[in-house]
Amino acid sequence: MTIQHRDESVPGGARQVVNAPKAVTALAGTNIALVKYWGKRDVALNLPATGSLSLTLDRLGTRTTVAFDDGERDRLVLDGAPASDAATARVSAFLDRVRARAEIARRALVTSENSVPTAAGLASSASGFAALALAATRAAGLTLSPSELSALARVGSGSAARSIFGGFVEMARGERPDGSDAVAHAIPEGDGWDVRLVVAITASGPKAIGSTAAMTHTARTSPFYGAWIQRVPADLAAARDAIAARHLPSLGAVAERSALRMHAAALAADPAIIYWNPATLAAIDCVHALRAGGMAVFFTIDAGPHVKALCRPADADAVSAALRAVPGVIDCLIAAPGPGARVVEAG
Ligand code: 2P0
Repeated sequence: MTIQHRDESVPGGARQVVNAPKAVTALAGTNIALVKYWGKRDVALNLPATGSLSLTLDRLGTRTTVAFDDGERDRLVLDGAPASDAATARVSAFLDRVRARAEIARRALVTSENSVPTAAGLASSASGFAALALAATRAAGLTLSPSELSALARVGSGSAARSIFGGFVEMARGERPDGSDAVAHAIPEGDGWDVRLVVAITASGPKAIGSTAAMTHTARTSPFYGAWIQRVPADLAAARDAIAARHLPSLGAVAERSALRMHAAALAADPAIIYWNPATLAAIDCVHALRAGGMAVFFTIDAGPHVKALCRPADADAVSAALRAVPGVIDCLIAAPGPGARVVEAG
């Protein structure tokens, strides 16, 4: 980590970075977990109860610009409109960490655009906090290592720690109380393994219950939570082996059981958390039917009703066409592995 030259003359003793770029724009792709994260061992630091494993995507993500200025408070413009107080407060609390680290006091204008529907269960918080972590630290004059950025992004949103890296990524549970080892890393054996995720959108609008609240509720009330947590390490090992062997059916089998067990734990909470709608089940049926026909295609489902189908590049168009024909499926997007978070403009 390097901190550039600071101006010590700011009133109140706070130190400003004077030669940091005025505005920094970063891009991050969202990621879809193949071994899910669903539970926290520390809520304040956002430390996961288990590791997780994901694929960062190319075409679904967030573009965020951060400029520290003389404004009285932090401002967030999300997809072209001023964000809600709750969303702004979450970003502001995150920026407080960046300011503390850079020893600056200035407020910021944050402009963020998602190419995925915000809070629709398509993991916009993953790409959102990854892009914000990178843009905000650079705009504040900090250059963090990818691992440090991953730990920082994790505090914003657990899944964001994974979007710092491209391709197949593993997030470590970590052991340290301060969370410095609860970071993600790229899985080198997955480098260049070309697969596709076909995203079948089955509803519009935000999800009924946010991930953070849903995880806490699951941990507190679901009799299946302990069993879910206990099985994750074996799924991680199986997923790592499948990636090393580049064996899609093995990876797909892990992805399906991880998603179903996560949802089973949530379904067994009291009251139940049900993210699925009728189209979710119909899309699962469609994936099963394609597989019965000999195609290597496997589903996963996050904290929402959408279904993501993992398949080979050559089968993606056929998977997309089949899913589009499912009643209740509104749209289908085909995504490929994408790069990690990167700065695209600074000046
Ligand atoms: C995942 N999800 O591994 C899991 C599977 C959704 C289902 O990580 O509370 O928004 O901000 O750390 O990262 C979504 O949870 O939760 C998520 P917080 P986050 O992708």
